[in-house]
Amino acid sequence: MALDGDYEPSPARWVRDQVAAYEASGGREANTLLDTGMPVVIVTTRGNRTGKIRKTPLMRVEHRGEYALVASKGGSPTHPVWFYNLVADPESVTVQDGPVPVEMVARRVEGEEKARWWERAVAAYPPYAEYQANTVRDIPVFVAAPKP
Ligand code: F42
Repeated sequence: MALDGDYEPSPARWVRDQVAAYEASGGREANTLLDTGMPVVIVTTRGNRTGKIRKTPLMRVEHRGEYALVASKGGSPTHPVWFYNLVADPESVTVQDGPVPVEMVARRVEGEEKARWWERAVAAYPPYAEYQANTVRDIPVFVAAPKP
């Protein structure tokens, strides 16, 4: 099931195009980061100021039905905006990994739990390690789990 509300596509063209193509094909197309062959998922959050629905492709870091959401933003010095959306409303999130979005609850992980997920994240997408090395920011990781 998807979140209700007005969808506001990303101002970044490559991002909104990827979301549109992924959704139109039920995840059969536009399911990797550019031409890297590395899989992505589509994550929906609620804008913490506008209340609008926001859709963000992220790398697919899956373990036993849960997903790490890595707020790397390419190693930028600032958090992505979707990070603040999840902090404000961690129960309004869906993850689409295939034909349908699944309602989930997100929690920020720290300490040993974060370290385990970080290992999985870097295994799925090795550039995360470079992003962390190149920023003073401690890159946040959320784990999204399906709602019971
Ligand atoms: N980004 C990552 O951080 N991690 C990844 O693993 C990742 C993988 C990835 C794979 C494919 C791909 O196409 C993109 C990928 N990205 C990845 C980039 C990712 O999709 C985002 O573009 C990036 O993380 C930046 O996120 P952002 O939320 O900062 O996006 C900006 C450009 C954006 O959309 N801003 C909106 C805008 O209109 O400027 C705001 C959206 C929003 O939620 N607004 C809030 C609201 O209330 O509506 C306001 C919130 C506030 O606090 O201002």
